[in-house]
Amino acid sequence: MKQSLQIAEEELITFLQKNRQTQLSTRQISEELGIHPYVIYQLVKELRRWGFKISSEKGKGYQLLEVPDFLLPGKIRRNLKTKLLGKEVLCYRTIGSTNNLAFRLAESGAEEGTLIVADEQTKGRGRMGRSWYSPPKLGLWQSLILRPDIPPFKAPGLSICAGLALAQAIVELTGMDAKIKWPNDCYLNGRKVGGVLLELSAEIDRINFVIAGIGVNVNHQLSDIPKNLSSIATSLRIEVGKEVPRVKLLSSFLEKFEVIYMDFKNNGFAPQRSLIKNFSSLLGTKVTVKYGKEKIEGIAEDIDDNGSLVIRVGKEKRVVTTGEVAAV
Ligand code: BT5
Repeated sequence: MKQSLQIAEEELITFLQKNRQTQLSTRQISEELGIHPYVIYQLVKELRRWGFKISSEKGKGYQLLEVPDFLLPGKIRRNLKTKLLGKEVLCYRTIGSTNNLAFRLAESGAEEGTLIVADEQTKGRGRMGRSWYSPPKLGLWQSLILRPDIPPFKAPGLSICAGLALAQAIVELTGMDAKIKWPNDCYLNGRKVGGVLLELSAEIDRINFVIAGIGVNVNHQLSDIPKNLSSIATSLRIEVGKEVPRVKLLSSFLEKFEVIYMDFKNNGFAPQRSLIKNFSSLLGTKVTVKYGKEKIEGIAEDIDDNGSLVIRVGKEKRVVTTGEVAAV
């Protein structure tokens, strides 16, 4: 959806919400908001598709009856206590990948802290060309534009920092024991509930920008999880047993990530290390790690001051900066 249409959509929802007690004719809405009647008709159709209940009596007009759990910039910003993250919010109903759009926007100069959220991704991406299942209305599919003044080799630590903020937000909202799995996953009861995809535009010694893409399965029921993911994936709703408001989860995540991110920018990864270790599911267990063409097996012993995973293989210690880790 074009930005101007998105603004029109948000204005229409706000206007309908303010006048919930009344039926509003297309003419009234058109005059008040300066939106063409045909566009109003199309927007109402689109909103109904997204779960809004809007009555329309012939000759009398539209009345808003029910609002779904819906992502809108105004709704997201209203109670957000951050200074940087989410300063600018763009919401899309359907998009290929929020990371792709964030990358393009960052290239054309979008400010640090800009947040892109979508209700559905048709080409959601995981790491290394893998796909990320992002059905409509059920999850939080979001990307943040970050411009940390750090050398590129320090950036990977941000991935697990975003995972930490997500785990903290889940604990705050649900009371459940969320865990992080190095380098980029968030787990609940042994299944993946969220993942982080960090992408970088950089020169040898300078970062232009980082895109932090975060996906969280929020309100999926068991039947919403495709067969190929059913043994590895879960959602907050499946684990908690009730729906979780996406906007609240998003605010909580942004507030926590902002604190961690500011500290990371100023003081590096080390201050986060002990918290991250507390939230880590792998430490002390036997794992295999695949990175590049190498595969090693050993005990996941530590996460060091750079955010790298330390594996003990016999008497040797191996330090891994990124890779695939699986419990043995
Ligand atoms: C990740 O990759 O875990 C990073 C996921 C990042 C998604 C966000 S959503 C917003 C932003 N825009 C994007 O396009 N992406 C980011 P990775 O560690 O490579 O895990 C991918 C693997 O997880 C897949 O190969 C599947 O096995 C599994 N998977 C796919 N979709 C899943 C889901 N919704 N929940 C749990 N597991 C999933």
